[in-house]
Amino acid sequence: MFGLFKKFKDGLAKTVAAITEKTHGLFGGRAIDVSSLETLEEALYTADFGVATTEEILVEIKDAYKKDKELRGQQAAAIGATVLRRVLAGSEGLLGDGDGPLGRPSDPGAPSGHALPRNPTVIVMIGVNGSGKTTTSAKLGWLLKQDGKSVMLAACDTFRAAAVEQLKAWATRLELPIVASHTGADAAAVAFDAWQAAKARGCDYLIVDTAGRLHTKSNLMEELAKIRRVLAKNDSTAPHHSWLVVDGSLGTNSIEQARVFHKSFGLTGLVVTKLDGTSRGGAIVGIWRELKLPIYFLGLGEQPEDLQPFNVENYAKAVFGAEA
Ligand SMILES: Nc1nc2c(ncn2[C@@H]2O[C@H](COP(=O)(O)OP(=O)(O)O)[C@@H](O)[C@H]2O)c(=O)[nH]1
Ligand SMILES: [Mg+2]
Repeated sequence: MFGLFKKFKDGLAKTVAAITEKTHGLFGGRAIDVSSLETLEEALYTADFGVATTEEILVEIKDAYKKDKELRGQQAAAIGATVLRRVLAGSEGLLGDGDGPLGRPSDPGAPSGHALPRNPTVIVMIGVNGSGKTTTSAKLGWLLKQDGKSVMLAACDTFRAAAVEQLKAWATRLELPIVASHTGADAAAVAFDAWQAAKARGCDYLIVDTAGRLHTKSNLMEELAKIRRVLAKNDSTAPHHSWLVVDGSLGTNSIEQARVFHKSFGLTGLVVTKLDGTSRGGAIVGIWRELKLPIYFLGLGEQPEDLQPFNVENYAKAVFGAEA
């Protein structure tokens, strides 16, 4: 859907460019030699694929090169893509019941007109300031709406003055319903009201934006715990998803951040943003290897349609220079 592969390719263009520039267009098709293997290794490190994955890719390409001295760059790229597919197996987070990237309609089994009102699926966005929580909340709301789902936004970052206005502006632009209060309001109370509103409207999803918090800010940590308790009071199974929104341009540094949040909150998945602005897009692989937390979405730009369901095949193909 939405021309996925092209989105990945465009969004990861800086990462791809960093690799192709360093390897002087190796994947364009010329023959492999010892020096091109060295530059490839360097390029993969630069793109933040990490030691383990870079070594795995190099070992397999070298093996193939030993067997076939005529090995071409394109074949080496195909080997790299195969390693990525293998390493990233199981890393795709699937929202919904798994039928397509965003799942099925909310109540497929119920006879029409007799469907019991369901509780909304609740997604809480967590992360440090500036990681992309607010924009991701809005973009995800839009994506789900395109997929035929009904969505409610909850502006639970009541900590910073501009935060509520920012999400409200997105909600207006994307025509999404929102529950918001004033700066300084009790974030958990907003979450409670938003859940009630989502339930009353029969919304499929409630997306909860929260304040940026560092693990050292214990009051903010406590606030998030309170948001969760309040949601669970409405529906003991909520929140269904607690995602860390992490800035992909931090590269492997994001792993440590994710570890700290995971320890405090028990994350259920990740959204990796700003991959369009970095040449370090290989970091996703290290994040998955280290944390084994499913990656639900990638932020590949600032427009609503730039939030894309994570897809291993498209990622592997984009990174290793596939043409289509
Ligand atoms: N290029 C790019 N910018 C992004 C992406 N996601 C978020 N941003 C920008 O990052 C900045 C911080 O985002 P915001 O959602 O306010 O972060 P928050 O503090 O976690 O809520 C904003 O200027 C966003 O437009 C992305 O995927 N790509
Ligand atoms: Mg925000």
